[in-house]
Amino acid sequence: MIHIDAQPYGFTFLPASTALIVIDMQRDFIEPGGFGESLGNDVSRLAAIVPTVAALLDTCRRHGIAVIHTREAHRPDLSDCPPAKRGRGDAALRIGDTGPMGRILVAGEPGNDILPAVAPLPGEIVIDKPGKGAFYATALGEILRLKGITHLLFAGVTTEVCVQTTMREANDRGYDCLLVEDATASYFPAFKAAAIDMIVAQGGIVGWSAPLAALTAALEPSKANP
Ligand code: C5J
Repeated sequence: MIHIDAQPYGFTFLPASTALIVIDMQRDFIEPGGFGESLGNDVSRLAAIVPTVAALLDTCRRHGIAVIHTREAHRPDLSDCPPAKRGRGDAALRIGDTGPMGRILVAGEPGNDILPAVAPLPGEIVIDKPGKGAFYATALGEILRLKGITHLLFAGVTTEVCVQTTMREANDRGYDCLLVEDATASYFPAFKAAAIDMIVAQGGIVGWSAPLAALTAALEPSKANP
């Protein structure tokens, strides 16, 4: 058993029955010209976590923790995009419109790709999801069940939207979930802080939170600072 110092108290897991879920580390959210910027956001806040997510991926891969990536992605005919989602807000470019990185949030377009620095390795599962939560209208639940996964680590963007929604879906399905807090980001720092507070409040009503260093110290105690 591995034990991590976490909020609101220690998180205990077995690597063989744990998966890391990396949410939506896509050019559409993190690079200029994509969906995130079209909504008026400063995307540099999200780009800042890329090295931490890359280090987290490396640590999990070396310790036999399964890695699953998600992408927020719609079919080219937008048949899986509710009109209410496409019409929401005052975006310069809406889902399906053509921007500098191809059609916004459409599967197969350059902007829909995961950033090369945190790209899936051959054999890692990639879930395309039409919603904010990764369980809705995807095979994620069945995939985790077949792999015998009971514990989930979370990273990616954005903390209070797709990460928190998926973590809540997972919590309701009986998974013990830990957010790797410096491997997630929001366009709004106050929303990231509030999401973490909500997750760990009331004895971990949604789950646990810890920095990457706590996970690394637990998995690699010989490398931890005295
Ligand atoms: C958003 C996401 N924020 N991946 N998507 O629309 O959080």
